[in-house]
Order: sequence, then structure tokens, then C-alpha cells
Amino acid sequence: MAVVHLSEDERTMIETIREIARERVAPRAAEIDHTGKFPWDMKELLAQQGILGMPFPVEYEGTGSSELAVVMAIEELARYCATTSLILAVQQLGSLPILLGGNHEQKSKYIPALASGEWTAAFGLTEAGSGSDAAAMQTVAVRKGDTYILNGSKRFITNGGLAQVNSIFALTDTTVGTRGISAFLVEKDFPGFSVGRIEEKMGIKGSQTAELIFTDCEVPAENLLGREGDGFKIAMMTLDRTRPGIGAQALGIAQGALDLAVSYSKQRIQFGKPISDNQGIQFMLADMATKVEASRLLVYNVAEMIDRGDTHFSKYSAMAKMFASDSAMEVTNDAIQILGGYGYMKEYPAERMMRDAKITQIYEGTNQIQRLVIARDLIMNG
Ligand code: COS
Repeated sequence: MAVVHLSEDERTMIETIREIARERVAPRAAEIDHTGKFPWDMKELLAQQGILGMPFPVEYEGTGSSELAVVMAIEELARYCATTSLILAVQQLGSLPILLGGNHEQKSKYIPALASGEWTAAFGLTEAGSGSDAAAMQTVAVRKGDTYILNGSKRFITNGGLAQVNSIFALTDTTVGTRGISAFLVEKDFPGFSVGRIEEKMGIKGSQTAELIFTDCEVPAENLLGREGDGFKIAMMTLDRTRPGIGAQALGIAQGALDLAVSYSKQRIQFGKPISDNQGIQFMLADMATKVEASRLLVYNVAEMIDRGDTHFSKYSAMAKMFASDSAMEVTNDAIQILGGYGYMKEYPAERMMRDAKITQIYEGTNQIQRLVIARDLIMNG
């Protein structure tokens, strides 16, 4: 196991989450995948257990957990149910713009309800024509007296339509590139806010992914985060801090698939012996376990860098997300192979794990974007 520096309280918290994940989350995973309905019971469970409060400071009624504890919590949940782990990951993603760019009034107004889990959050950066090229967004915000009027739409938004508070990025100046992007807090019931199509997805099926539409949407000027033009930096700083959580989700999925492959290989008898007696299977398991452990080291390491206040962690965040998600794809694929025909069937969770793993290579920046972030850093800073 990786060396971790958790406080006693956090260690106990992670052990409790492990137990909750095994006993209460795991039995729901197949059904959540099958029905594709947002698991409100899982959201309530995470709220009641104080898990949704982990990414928030004590000052705003969170538990003030370390980033290491947050990624470990995501990992434990993802080991059994990626959709449930995403509830925690997106709570952090949608709220970090407030923590990073918000003033005391904005934090006091929104964070306590998010920390208690009464409210959920969403992060609206992506648009139909603006994915990897985040700066190509078209949504505009025009100041009119004490309000901003937003027009445009956001696509593929996790928690879209469910979240009470949305961190939305829009252009307040269309002539200065990324410096014209601003961040706003948009509540679900603001006039002119509506929900468009709800996507049908390959995996993380219980999570709602929606289009958000702004038609002369009225946002109070006091809901601007930071100053006009701060939006792109707030978005990038948020993603630097949440990509380790996606790495942790991938790590959890991969660990779940490895656990399954090991136990299946010890029980499956072919040619008169368990298939785990075959060196061909043993080598696969060894490679899978090594990828899982290497992912864990990268994810925990960057979380600890963030906890230490290290400012140069963007590259490590990208590495953790990229390596863990690429590994999760390989490990889940190998798990299906070890389970053979059973792996391909819905009777076992291996195929769900592979479908869930795929998104971790795509969201919060494709792995091609992560490579670009790593390479740019290498070239600029050596
Ligand atoms: N932290 C703080 N500031 C950052 C930053 C970071 N990690 N990355 C870039 N910036 C700043 C730059 O310093 C620059 O500031 P100045 O205007 O003061 O010079 C500004 O932001 C623009 O940076 P850059 O020129 O690098 O922007 P690009 O348009 O080239 O985009 C990438 C950079 C590709 C990294 C960005 O568009 C990106 O991350 N894309 C993926 C988006 C994504 O993850 N989408 C998923 C949606 S969430 S599910």
C-alpha cells in the first residue's frame, strides 16, 4: 500500500467510507446502472455521513478534509459504484470556483448548503462547439444595471438540471480571448435558466448529464466570481484541483475490477484447476495490480502536494488523471478477458466497470489535453 499521511480522524473516516461503500453502495450499483436514474438515496447517504462536506472548509460548515482524504473517499466509492463516487467529485468541481474566486458573502451564502449536501453543484464550461478548446465558448454575459444577462448554452453538464447552484463561464468581452471570460453563480430558478436535452450515456449512467440553456437569463451582479475576466483562470485552477479526483475515480474502478478478476480466477475451474494456477493469468493479474498501485501513487502524491500548498502541481495533476484513467481502461479490459464469457455479460460488474472507466479518459479534459498540459510545463519549466 502507498504511504499516506492522514490524521487519525481522517483514517477513521476513510475506514468508515470503505465499509459504507461495501455494505450500502455496492448493492445498489447494478440497479443504478440498469435504470439510469440519479441515485437520490446515495446522495442522501453521502450527505448524512458528512462525506459531501469533505471538500469544504470548517469555516463554511464543511469537514475541512485534506485533499488526500477527498481523493481516497472518491476511490473507495468508485471501487463499487462510479456513479456514486461522481456525486462527491462533482460537488467539489461545481463548488471550487466559489472557494477559489468567491468573496466571503458568496461563500457564506452557498457553501454551507453545499457542505451539508442539501444542495448540489454543477460546473458549466463545455459547450457544443467548445470542449478541449475551452476558450472557444460562445455564451455571453452583458451587464445591465445590477444584473448580468446571459445568453447561450452549455453541454454535457454533470448534475445539469439537478444542481441548485451552477458555476457558469461566459464571455463578458468577446475581443480579448481567455481574458474576456467571467464566472457566475447561476441558481436553478433564476429567470431565463432552463434545461435542454438529457444525454443517454455509455457509462456512469445514474449521473445526469444535461444541456443548460440561458435565454436572457438574469444573474445578479453580486453573483460574479472575482472580477470580470477572471473566469478562465478560475476554471483552469479548479480543474487542476479536481483532476486528481477523476484519477481517484479511475483508480477505484480499476481496483474494483482487479478485486473481481483475482477472486474469479481463484474460483473458475478449467482443465481441472483454478485458472489462477496458469502463468498466463498470473502475469495479467500482476500487470493489472502494478498499474493500480502506480496510479494510486500518482493520485495520492498530487493530493499531498495540494495539501502542502505546493503551487506547481498542474503537471502532476494531469499525470495522475491521465495515467490512472488510461490504466483503468486497460485493467477493466483485462478483467473482462479473465472472466471470459462471464465478463462480457451483465451478470458480472466487469463490463459496467469498463464502460464507467471510459469516461475518465475524456471528462475534465481529455487525456490528449492532459498530455498537452504536461508537455507545455516540461518545455517551459524543464
Ligand atoms: N492555472 C491558472 N492559469 C492558467 C492555467 C492554470 N492551470 N492554465 C492556463 N492559465 C492561464 C494562462 O496563464 C493564460 O493567462 P494570461 O492570459 O494571463 O497569459 C490564460 O490562462 C490562457 O492560457 P492558455 O493560452 O494556455 O490557454 P489555451 O486556450 O491555450 O488553453 C488548455 C489551455 C488547452 C490547457 C485549456 O483550454 C484546457 O484545459 N482545455 C480543456 C478543458 C477541459 O478540461 N474541459 C473539460 C470540461 S470540465 S468536465
